[in-house]
Amino acid sequence: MDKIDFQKLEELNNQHIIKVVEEAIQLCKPTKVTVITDSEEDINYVRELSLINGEETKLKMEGHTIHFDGYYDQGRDKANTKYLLSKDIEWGIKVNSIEKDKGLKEIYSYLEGSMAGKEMLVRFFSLGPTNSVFSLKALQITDSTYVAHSEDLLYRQGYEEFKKLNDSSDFFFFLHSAGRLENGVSVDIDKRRIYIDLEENRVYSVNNQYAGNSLGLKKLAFRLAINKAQNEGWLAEHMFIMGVHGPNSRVTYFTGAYPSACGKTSTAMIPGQTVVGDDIAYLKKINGVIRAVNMESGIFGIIHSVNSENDPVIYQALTTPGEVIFSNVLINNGVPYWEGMKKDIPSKGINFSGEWFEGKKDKQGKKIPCSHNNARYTLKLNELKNIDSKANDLGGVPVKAIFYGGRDSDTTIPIVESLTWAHGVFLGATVESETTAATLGARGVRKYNPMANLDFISVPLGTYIENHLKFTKDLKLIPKIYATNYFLKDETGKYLNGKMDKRVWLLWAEGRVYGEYEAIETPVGLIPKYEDLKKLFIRELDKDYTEAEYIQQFSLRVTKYLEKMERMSKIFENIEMPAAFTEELKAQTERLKETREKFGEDMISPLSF
Ligand code: SPV
Ligand code: MN
Repeated sequence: MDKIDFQKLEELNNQHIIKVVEEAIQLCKPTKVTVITDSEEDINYVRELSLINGEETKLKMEGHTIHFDGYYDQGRDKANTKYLLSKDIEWGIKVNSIEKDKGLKEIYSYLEGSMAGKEMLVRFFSLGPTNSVFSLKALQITDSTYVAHSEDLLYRQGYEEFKKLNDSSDFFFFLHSAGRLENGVSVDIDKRRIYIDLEENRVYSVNNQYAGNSLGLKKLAFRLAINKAQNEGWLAEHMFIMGVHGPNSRVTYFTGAYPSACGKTSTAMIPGQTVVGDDIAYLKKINGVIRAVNMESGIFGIIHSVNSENDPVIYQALTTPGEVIFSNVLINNGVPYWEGMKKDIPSKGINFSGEWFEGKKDKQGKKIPCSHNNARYTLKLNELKNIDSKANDLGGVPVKAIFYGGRDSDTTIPIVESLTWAHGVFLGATVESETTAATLGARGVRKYNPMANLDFISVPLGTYIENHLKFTKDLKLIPKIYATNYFLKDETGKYLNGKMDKRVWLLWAEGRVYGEYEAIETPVGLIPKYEDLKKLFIRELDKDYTEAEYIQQFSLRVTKYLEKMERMSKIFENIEMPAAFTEELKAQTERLKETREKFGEDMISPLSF
């Protein structure tokens, strides 16, 4: 490290930072160490370096670059992401862990000398807006310029923020090495490891580049934050935050949690609304109100099916000048192409499999698509036309409603409002999503995913749910909770709702916040009245919504619901859950049974309640 870089570290006046950087240098043995501050000059240095070392390549459009991850490094490696534990924990859910000393020894052995011949970058970020009660500090050390550059788009600069730490060790620390590279991609995939130390607030990640594995600040910091939030009485959630634009210029803030591929980003991007964040929210109680910030400042979004019809705002950002990193799409003549963009795709080019041509097959004989199903774009939120004016407010935005969404073809109705907060927590904790063609394995298998957070919960499930249940204590304003399902189908397999119908559900929920619509009470919660939806369909979508459609969509599928309750009882049988949760499960099951008895039917029209 040269003098200037060392000085940048010294200016932070923090011996803990010096120590972790020195230890990382001794372990990884980089040829050069560069410390990046918040200055435009330093940030640009990383941008340029990524083009020089080939981790990114310039595209035709000004500001656009392409990065490829290895062919076998296209998604989060769940099996090799583990908690380093010094004692056993009763999680209640399946969580990967490894005995701490053993895990540390293993990952140190992979990190040892991993940066020989490479440059180590030391970067400082703030999770959440700087200067705010939400802000957490994060130190990232990496030898990947793609990682350092991506984090620059996705998070707020934090070098100046770190100065406020004085000599405290209250920061997250992430050490990453892409490991051995060939043609710019990590090759030792069998030695890919991501080990999380909740006691030290540290994560080590090696032999990978895909952002969900490599970027400390994304899902790895999220796991640390869930644990920290638990101890400090706030919530870190896998949620979008959006401004819903109701009548008379009224803006009402919603958050929403959805498992992958269940409509989280597309809800946050519904035309006519504004976006604060699309992936991770921090929620705190401030003066009796739940307020939320986006812990990120950019989007790492799935590019599949982004086109001018489905996602006009994102599509525009991806097809006009501005800073965008594309990953794992097809490049032909400096132009990116992807599946579902609704444009002619060239028959050859370079993609995540190397030289690609139409009809190219993998080792199993399966056709390789032009872009990976999990191919992505990375950009700053302020590249989007629909960014909310309060997206960077220090105090966050007041949360008046929360959505939980799953993917379910035959059971849950399009939208239901919870009877109480505890019932809403129950609805969130029992989200299921069916596997789609996009995931490996059988289709239509229901995966249980509490609060869409199963992959990231870093505390025992019972404690996590308890934290939600007690979150309303001392609140002046309790947000409403809704469960949504955009994927209900008829007997022939046809979706019962159009893609844009969610806009109506959203605006109905917004009106409910102010008591503008009455609702019908059913055993599973409160549902909309036909007349209100009819008006909203005309107002929002200029669409005639028939009573027959309403009845088909909102009929209570009692037997199916009871089957779901049975699945849930099985799941929770052996998990230590808060009493209030167990009661909700019991009460909803009872209500459903009584209703079936009363009506003697499998499917009950909403008009019967
Ligand atoms: C998700 O899978 O929920 C993502 C992408 O947001 S990743 O960074 O892989 O977590
Ligand atoms: Mn996510």
